[in-house]
Amino acid sequence: MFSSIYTNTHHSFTINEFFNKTIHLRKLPFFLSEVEIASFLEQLKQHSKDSSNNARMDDGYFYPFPYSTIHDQASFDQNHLYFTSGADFHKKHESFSKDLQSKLEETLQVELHPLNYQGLDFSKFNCRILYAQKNGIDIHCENAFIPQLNPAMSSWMESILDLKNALSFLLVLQAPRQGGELVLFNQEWDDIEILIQHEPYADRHDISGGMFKKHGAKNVQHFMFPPMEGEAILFRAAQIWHGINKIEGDNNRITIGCFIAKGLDGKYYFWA
Ligand SMILES: O=C(O)CCC(=O)C(=O)O
Repeated sequence: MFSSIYTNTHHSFTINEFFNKTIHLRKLPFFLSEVEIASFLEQLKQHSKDSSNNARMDDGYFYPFPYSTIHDQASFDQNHLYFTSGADFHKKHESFSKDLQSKLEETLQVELHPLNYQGLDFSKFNCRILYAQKNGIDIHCENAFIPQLNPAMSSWMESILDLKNALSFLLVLQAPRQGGELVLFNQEWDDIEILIQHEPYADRHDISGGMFKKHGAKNVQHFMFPPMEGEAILFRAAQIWHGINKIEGDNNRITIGCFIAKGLDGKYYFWA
C-alpha cells in the first residue's frame, strides 16, 4: 500500500481509483488561495470557541458538530446539535462552503450531492480546530465509528451509499509550526477491526502502532504527512487507520473537511 501512497501529485486521477483501491491518498497543493483562506479564518475566529455549536473533544473542537456525535444513545432528529450547529455554520459560511464544494467538484470532475434525511440537511463540511501542545486526533478509521453511531442513521446511510469505503477530504487552513502530521498506518479496517472506545487514551495516540501490535498485527508501519497551508488531502479514511500527531509550537492546527462516498445509485455524496 505505501508504495502507491507516493503517487505523483501532478498525475491526473479519478475518484473511482480511490473506490477501486488503486490509489489511497492524493495531495492537492494550493487548493485554495492564501486570500480565500485568510478571509475564512478571520470569519471563523469571530465565533467563540466555547459556543454550543462546537463539539469539544480531548484536544480541540469541531465546528459544526461531526455526524459521529449522533451516537447510539443520541436522537437522530432535528433537535440534535449536529443539525442545529450545521444550520448555524451553513448560515454563517454559505458562500465559502459553496466555493469549496465547486473547487472539489472541479478537481474530482464529478457532481457532489449533499445528504438529506427526511428534510434534515447533513453538514457539508466541518472545521477541526486542534490545540497547540495537545495530542491531535486519536488513531481511528471512520469504519471504527460505525458501531457507535445511531443505528437508524448508519442503516439509512448504508442503504444509500458505500459508507465502508468513504474517503476523507481535508484542507489545511492553518498549519502548526511543527507536528500535527496526518499519520497513516499500513493497517486497514478489513484487516484489523479494533473497537477504539475500549482502548486507553495513550494507545490511541501511540504512533508507533502499539494498539495494532497488541491486537496481533505484524510489521506495523506508519507514514507522516506534514500539514501545509493551502494544501488539501484526499484519502481512503473509512478503511485506512490514521490519526493526527501531537501539535508542537503555539499555533493551533485548523482544517476543514468532509467525507465522500459513492452512492448505490452511482452518484457521489458528501457530508461531514
Ligand atoms: O485533519 C483533519 O481534518 C482530520 C483528518 C481525519 O482524522 C479524518 O479525516 O478522519
